Amino acid sequence: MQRLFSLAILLGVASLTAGQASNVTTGALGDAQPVTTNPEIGETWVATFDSDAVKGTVTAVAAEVGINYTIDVTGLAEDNGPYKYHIHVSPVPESGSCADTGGHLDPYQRRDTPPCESSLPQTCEVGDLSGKYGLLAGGDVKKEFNDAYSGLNTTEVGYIGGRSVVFHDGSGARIACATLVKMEDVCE
Ligand SMILES: *[C@@H]1O[C@H](CO)[C@@H](O)[C@H](O)[C@H]1NC(C)=O
Ligand SMILES: *[C@@H]1O[C@H](CO)[C@@H](O)[C@H](O)[C@H]1NC(C)=O
Ligand SMILES: *[C@@H]1O[C@H](CO)[C@@H](O)[C@H](O)[C@H]1NC(C)=O
Ligand SMILES: [Cu+2]
Repeated sequence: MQRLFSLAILLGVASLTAGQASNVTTGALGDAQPVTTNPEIGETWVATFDSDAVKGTVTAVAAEVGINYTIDVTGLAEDNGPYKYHIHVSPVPESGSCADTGGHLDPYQRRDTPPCESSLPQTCEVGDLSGKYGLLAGGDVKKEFNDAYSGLNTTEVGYIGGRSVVFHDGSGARIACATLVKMEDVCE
């Protein structure tokens, strides 16, 4: 009897601790789910930047789980950061206006305030890549990371094909944007 009672206390303490650990804002629809259904591992989409603000590419490659991103850019002014970078829902329109790329890819309805907890990436907006993988200081940037929650299966949330990558400066202004374009197979 006493042993059962101690067990109950232990369980109570454990759930309290779990409750505190989960005091982190997550999506209204819950935590983001890993994408494990990419149709073709290695499928590659590229956003190409060629403006005064930034030059280079953000490459997205379908992985076993999620997307492997590579940011390879130059030109971000070192005194205007730190820079954020996101997947926004819409492609860049013909006008080139970054204002018209819509909001962040956010299928779980997390929104970007309060800022997300990078150690718990599943609680972040899917498109909030800098929130999950770190701001950029500027200068020459080469950065690689896997994001489990982005994908290239058109029927799943988290689909990034044809959406845009947007860089924001330290003030939050959208300083550059480019649409993710599929690279066709060049073999055979
Ligand atoms: C839980 O998070 C809310 C919102 O961020 C905060 O106001 C509150 O103080 C936190 N509670 C604890 C116990 O950390
Ligand atoms: C895309 O995801 C759906 C739902 O999870 C799955 O049924 C389908 O097989 C996937 N598509 C491909 C090409 O793997
Ligand atoms: C994705 O990145 C992981 C970790 O670096 C690597 O093991 C894997 O081979 C990569 N997948 C693709 C398709 O590039
Ligand atoms: Cu953004």
